Amino acid sequence: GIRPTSPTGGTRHAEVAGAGFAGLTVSIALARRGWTVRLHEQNDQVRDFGAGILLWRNAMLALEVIGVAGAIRANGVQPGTYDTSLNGDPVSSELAGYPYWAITRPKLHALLVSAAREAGVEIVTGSRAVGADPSGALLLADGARLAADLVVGADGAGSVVRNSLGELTQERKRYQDGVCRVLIPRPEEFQGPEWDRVIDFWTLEPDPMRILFIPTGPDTIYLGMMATTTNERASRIPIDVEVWSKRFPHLATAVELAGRAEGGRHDSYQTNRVTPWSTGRAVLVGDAAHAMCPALGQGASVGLVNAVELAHTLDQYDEIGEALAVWEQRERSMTDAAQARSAYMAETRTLAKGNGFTPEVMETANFVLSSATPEIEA
Ligand code: 5PR
Repeated sequence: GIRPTSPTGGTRHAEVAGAGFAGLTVSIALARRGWTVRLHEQNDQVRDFGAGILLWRNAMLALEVIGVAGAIRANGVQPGTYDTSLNGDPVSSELAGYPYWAITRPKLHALLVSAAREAGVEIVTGSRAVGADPSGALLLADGARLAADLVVGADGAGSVVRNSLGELTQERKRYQDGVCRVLIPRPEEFQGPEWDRVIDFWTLEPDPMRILFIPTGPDTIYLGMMATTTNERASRIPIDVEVWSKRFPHLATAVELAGRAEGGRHDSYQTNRVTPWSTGRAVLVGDAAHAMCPALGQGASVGLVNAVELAHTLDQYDEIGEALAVWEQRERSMTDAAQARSAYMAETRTLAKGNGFTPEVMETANFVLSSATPEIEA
């Protein structure tokens, strides 16, 4: 296609705020299309502090486009099935053969960082963004004003870049559930390929408590431990071993390990719908644009898709504003639907009944990317 140049005549330049999954992905995708990219991370190190993550078919296609999918397959686990159990009794087994992957967040992050470096992205640590100027500049805490053809806010659910842009409206909603997420060493009793599956252990009485069991490699298991935030003991980090093992006696070994895990975190469920996603030359990607409930494990996947699609669409149009409008048009309804469905699943706890991955729910995971070539789709 056409490779448009900057209004100043040279290579197009992007300044990106936030070296999380979405910020790294959009940076890699732009750099691989010939842009110069500077990526700012406010922390002194580029690393991820989280536990594990699911990458659905949509995310794997996006990662294929930027050349990272092979490394995910080499370092992650393809779960055989997604099994649901209620009060210890099996309810359903779904997604056999479906192409989705589980990996630790630190590993995914490290793979994206090395791909970014390989693509020529300049990563600056200890660099805190405080806002964006839609005419084309990223504003930093140290007073710097960095001019760019495109300014990207990829600074997460609490996005400061987004909040600096008064033209964008936000609809926020908080929910009653929260989740403790920890990574544990994989114990003997869960070794072997028969345990390479996702198991969603639900209990609903007297209040909902759930353990989502996701193997992320030969040595690690990701546990998502959900409870209502009013259940204060079940919402604590470090994990309260007594309260969790009483509810899940058959998972006592895993719960013990969770109690000793370092680096776990608790997050409460929330949605933030932002409209539009861009103004002038400033654009949002990832949780800054569309934070969603984790109930379908689609938050990061949708962020990666939209980041890769953004770079692709910018390549198709001479004018940045036109490209941003077309991009949002392509991604908006899929993203809105993902936010609405995961909020519904969280509010109704529909997944506890089993057979939750209906064709309608799977629309997000099956989204066809404009940037995925027929070879990639195959
Ligand atoms: N799916 C995934 C997940 O991490 C969580 C949920 C569902 C992959 C929690 O973090 O329902 O809360 C959920």
